Amino acid sequence: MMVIANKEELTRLVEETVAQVPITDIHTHLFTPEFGPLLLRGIDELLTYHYLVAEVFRWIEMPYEEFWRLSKKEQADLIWRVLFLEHSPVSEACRGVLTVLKAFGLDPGARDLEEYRAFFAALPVETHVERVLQLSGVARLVMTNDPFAPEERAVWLDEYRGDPRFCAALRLDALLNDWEGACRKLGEWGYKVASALDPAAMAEVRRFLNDWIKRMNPVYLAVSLPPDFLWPEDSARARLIAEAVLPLAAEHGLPFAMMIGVKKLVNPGLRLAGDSVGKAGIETVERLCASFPRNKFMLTMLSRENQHEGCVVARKFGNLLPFGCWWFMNNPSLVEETTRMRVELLGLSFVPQHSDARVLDQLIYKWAHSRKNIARVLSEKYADLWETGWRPTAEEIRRDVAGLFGENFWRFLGYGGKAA
Ligand code: HDL
Ligand code: ZN
Repeated sequence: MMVIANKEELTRLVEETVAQVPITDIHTHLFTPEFGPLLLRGIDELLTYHYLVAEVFRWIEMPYEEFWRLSKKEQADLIWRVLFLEHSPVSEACRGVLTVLKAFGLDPGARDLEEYRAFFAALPVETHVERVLQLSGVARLVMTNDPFAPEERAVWLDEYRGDPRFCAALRLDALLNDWEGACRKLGEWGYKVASALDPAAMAEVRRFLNDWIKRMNPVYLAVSLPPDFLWPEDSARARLIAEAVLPLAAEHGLPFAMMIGVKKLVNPGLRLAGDSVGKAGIETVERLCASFPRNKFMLTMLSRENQHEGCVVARKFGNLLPFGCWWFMNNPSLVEETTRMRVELLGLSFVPQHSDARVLDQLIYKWAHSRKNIARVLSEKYADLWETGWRPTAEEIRRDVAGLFGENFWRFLGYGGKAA
């Protein structure tokens, strides 16, 4: 058992352990190369990430449709000029692009966009995937898989082979947040559903879910939800959750991941960059966890104001796993604040982060930045322990860190801490 000699050694060990721990990234928008163009990668995709689209429109007065008519390269050139050259790239999303370039051994100080383009253009996709997984330290990741997305659906229906490092998550926004649209689609696919959701139609929704659980073998079911999400409620969404999603999730032992607080398209002209945030009512989470004790729930909330309530509700329900600093929460100041709050209220029984990466290369920066922020909080908390006379061992720190960055998730899924 390795005894740690002093607080300085303790801090060094925590930082080293966090820097090296293999990660399970439990929420991304990445795909295996089998999904073709759905897997976004390279410098132009990094520069046109919707976070940077929102930020560039704070400086330019171009009509939205004129921007969208530009080619991907032209959009990237514009964003590079405005957000990197005309203004220092200090935002988290801008800094992330530079972290990626540096990790690949390129020189951000050269500011040579054409050189960066040539580098990425020379990377075959399989090589690119291996390099990014190796540089980011991500061992396994979870995709976001939508059976209602035509281009994705086609791949699943065409003998998808998969990659064991890329797990599936069955995403249900189209079913739960647009039942009328989903009802039409399900009807086209041969499910005998009706808008009124009578018992026969609800049974067909369960058959649809079963079909896709068997096809995708997801590690969890997920949905993003608005701030005014309510359950119970006299709505198709509330009935679908209670009578189809949760029974199937319980039957298959799958968590239901609720991502709450997104206000879709408050500025439609920005398209994917047009969503905003609102504070949700934690009572709905309390009622669901209490009403469905056999179900497992995962929870991430988009509003900073919901984070404390999210920790407290997790103290009330062991079948709830809080995870990640989602989207507008994924900034160093809020990652540290949220992780500190979670450690103080939950100990180590949570998942501190996911990347939400949309572009393959983002795994590198999102995890490099988060590892530093989370290590800073853990070092502080272990140092507080040290002050009491408690002496954590190196093995205990490795155990704790492995839990936070993956094993807590796999244990919650019922795999006993090790990945499936
Ligand atoms: O709903 C989600 O999963 C969100 O993460 C959205 O995809 C959002 O556009 C996003 O990429 N956030 O980081
Ligand atoms: Zn996401």
